[in-house]
Amino acid sequence: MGILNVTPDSFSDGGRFAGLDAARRHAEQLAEDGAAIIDIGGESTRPGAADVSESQELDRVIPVIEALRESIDLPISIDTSKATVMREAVAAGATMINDVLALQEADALQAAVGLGVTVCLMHMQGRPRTMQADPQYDDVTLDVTAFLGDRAAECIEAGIARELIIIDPGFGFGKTHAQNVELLANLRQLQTLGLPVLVGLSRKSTLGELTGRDVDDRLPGSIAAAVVAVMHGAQIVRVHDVRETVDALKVASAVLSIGKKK
Ligand code: 9MG
Repeated sequence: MGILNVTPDSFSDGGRFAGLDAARRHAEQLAEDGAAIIDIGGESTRPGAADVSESQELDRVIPVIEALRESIDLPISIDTSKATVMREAVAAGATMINDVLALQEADALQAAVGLGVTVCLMHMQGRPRTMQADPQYDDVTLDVTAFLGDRAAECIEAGIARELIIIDPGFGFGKTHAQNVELLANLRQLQTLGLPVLVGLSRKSTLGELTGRDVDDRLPGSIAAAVVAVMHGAQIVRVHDVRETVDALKVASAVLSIGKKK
């Protein structure tokens, strides 16, 4: 999954793709580099980020989705927590909802039920403005797994088909660096839920903490994280650097496919 942030303040790409032409060119590059899905977001979810109004978010993402529907033959995911943005994005051509709040905002669950598209339910403790203050867990892996299991059950009960649900532990969303590493080490635990797992670690601060690198110098760390995630059972990785990650994952997949034959 290639990331297309159309926010003026994205932490990892400095908002370089906020203009329509720049966004389209970048999405085309992600597609050429081997992305299987393009994830478009108009609200920054980085720690401390301010809220964005519904109309601002719509103004940012809808023209981009409309433009990409014409020029790119890939599924488009809308990264949003707002029901209206979900509905308008799907009407414009998106076929997946990536919700960092796991459809817990007002009307979001009903919107997703009605739209009948794939949904990614992500775990977050707290909210972006304050989530890194002092995250607490009894056991981060078991707590995150329990939350995602409960959310998935609620979504299925509300009418979302099980086959349309993807889960995501939400690296960096209300987790210390140590908790992120522990979660990655124990990622296989999420497979007990029997749902596809999506992981987003690309350029995140835990990689900065581990490597001592600034955000624009975290490519090797991001590739390592994507490979570890896939080796530990992730089916989808959400990344900025698609070409390099796809190459690395071709190597990982070759190794994994031998393991599966035995
Ligand atoms: C929008 N966004 C930022 N980080 C993310 C992550 O780790 N997972 C998902 N699903 N979305 C994310």
